[in-house]
Amino acid sequence: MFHKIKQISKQFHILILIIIICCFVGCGAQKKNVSQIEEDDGIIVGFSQIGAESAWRTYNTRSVQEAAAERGVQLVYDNAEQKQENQIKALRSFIAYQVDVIVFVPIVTDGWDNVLQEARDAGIPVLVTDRKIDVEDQSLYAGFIGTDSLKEGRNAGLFVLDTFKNEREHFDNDKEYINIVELFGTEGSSVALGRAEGFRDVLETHPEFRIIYSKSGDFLRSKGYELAVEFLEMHEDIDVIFSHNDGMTLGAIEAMEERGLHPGTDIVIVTIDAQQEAIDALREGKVNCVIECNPKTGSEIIKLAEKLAAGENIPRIQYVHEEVFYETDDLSLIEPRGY
Ligand code: GYE
Repeated sequence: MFHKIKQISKQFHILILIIIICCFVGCGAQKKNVSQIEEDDGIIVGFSQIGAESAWRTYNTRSVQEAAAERGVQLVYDNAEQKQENQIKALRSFIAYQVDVIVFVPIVTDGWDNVLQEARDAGIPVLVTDRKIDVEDQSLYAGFIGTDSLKEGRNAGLFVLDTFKNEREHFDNDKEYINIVELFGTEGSSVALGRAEGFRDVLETHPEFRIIYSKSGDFLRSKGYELAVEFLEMHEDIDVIFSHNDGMTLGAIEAMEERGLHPGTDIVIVTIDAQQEAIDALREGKVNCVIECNPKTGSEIIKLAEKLAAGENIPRIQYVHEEVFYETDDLSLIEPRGY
């Protein structure tokens, strides 16, 4: 009898969740990927994801969902469709439902203080993943796990420096600079800011390198194409493209080839993520350096969420393992990427 009552209360509990999410996030919540909540005793994790702007993001989402399923964790997933206001609504719905832990990918660094204060007032621990946040009170979240974007930018800068280190000897008279185009990620996102900063840190003591064009393509392949059309019309003497993600790179390559250019030869390209299509382009000589940004963080994220739910502490900052793939490597050794 007790078990029957428990099951009824569980179903009632689940119904309340759906209603709350509809209220907070609008009835479109049913169209959002609110995952089917299994009736078991696992912890309940509210997971607010940015959207599906790139192959990297889609894989990252799948990684978390699969890890939650494997460990019997009930995941309430919300796709913010690239809008911070949708993320804040989702976090509020998680708070109203009193999930055990909140996990979120902050699309940008700022604007989270109030909603994280509400989560703390509700006694719900928060794990930040993939991108970082800037908050007045660092205790508003328990910890961060994700990529080291500053290091990614530095690795890109070091590759460019190394590629052209002997170039000055070959400069013909009127060429003074190595001209760089930067395809910037989402404005205000910690990963774009970090990649840009790391890249500039390396080159700032080498004035012969200059960035002649830098615009945000929002990590989107379509915008990478549009920006390439623009910068190829604006500049004739481009030596390097530094792209904050493979999606934008692949769009730019398409625009270059439409104009009879040979990416990787006419213009050196360094890109970040290491999705399969970028590794394929590296093997084809269309890209010269691919810096891995690891999206396969689901298992670690769920383990950290379980620790938080159990009242345990977690590391403040945890960076995931990442590699750099160079055109000179034995590229046959690179495992299939899965994304
Ligand atoms: O590089 C890009 C995605 O936040 C590290 O966002 C992530 C970035 C990644 O859209 O492909």
